[in-house]
Amino acid sequence: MAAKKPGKKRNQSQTKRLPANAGAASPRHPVPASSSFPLVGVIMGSQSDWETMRHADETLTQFGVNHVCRVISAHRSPSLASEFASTAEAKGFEVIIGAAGGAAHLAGVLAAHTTLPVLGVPMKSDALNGLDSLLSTVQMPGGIPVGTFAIGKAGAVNAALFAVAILANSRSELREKLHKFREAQEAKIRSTVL
Ligand code: RP5
Repeated sequence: MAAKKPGKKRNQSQTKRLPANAGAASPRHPVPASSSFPLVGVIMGSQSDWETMRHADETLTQFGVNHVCRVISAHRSPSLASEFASTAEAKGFEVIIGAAGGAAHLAGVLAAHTTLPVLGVPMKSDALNGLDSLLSTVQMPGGIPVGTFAIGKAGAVNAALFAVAILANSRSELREKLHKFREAQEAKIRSTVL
């Protein structure tokens, strides 16, 4: 039997070269955090979530990250939720924060329509203090991940900081700001006198 020629295996995905400007941002060509294009979408289920989610807005602003804040409900405006998430990547968004309370399906629904990282923030609810929001945000089925944060203000701040950390992977100026933020935080604790 004739021996098979050791032909070179070609993997299309390895050999195909994408143009340098493919996509809104790549690790080699990241859009600056302060560019006029929003990189983070802060989406909340209701206007009543703003009092909590303004802390995510303020944190992103503090780091100079361009972002948009919008009310989109997974239940009351389902087609808007799907439209936003399914077009977000093409529009240049790199991270989506989804905040909702009660039967909090927003982050999960957004994640179902995009492969961008989706960070979920459970809102404190009147009925169950946010435990309902937490469980309905965190208990996603395998295959559609949502990074879930703490209930309320801490979650809003941390989701924004996590978004900054994701963006900082390809933006040295943001990485530097994150280091300074941590240093300032520690210095404040060290200098606290009771
Ligand atoms: C959720 O229901 C919202 O995210 C909000 O946390 C909660 C209550 O909404 P409202 O009745 O105040 O509009 O969808």
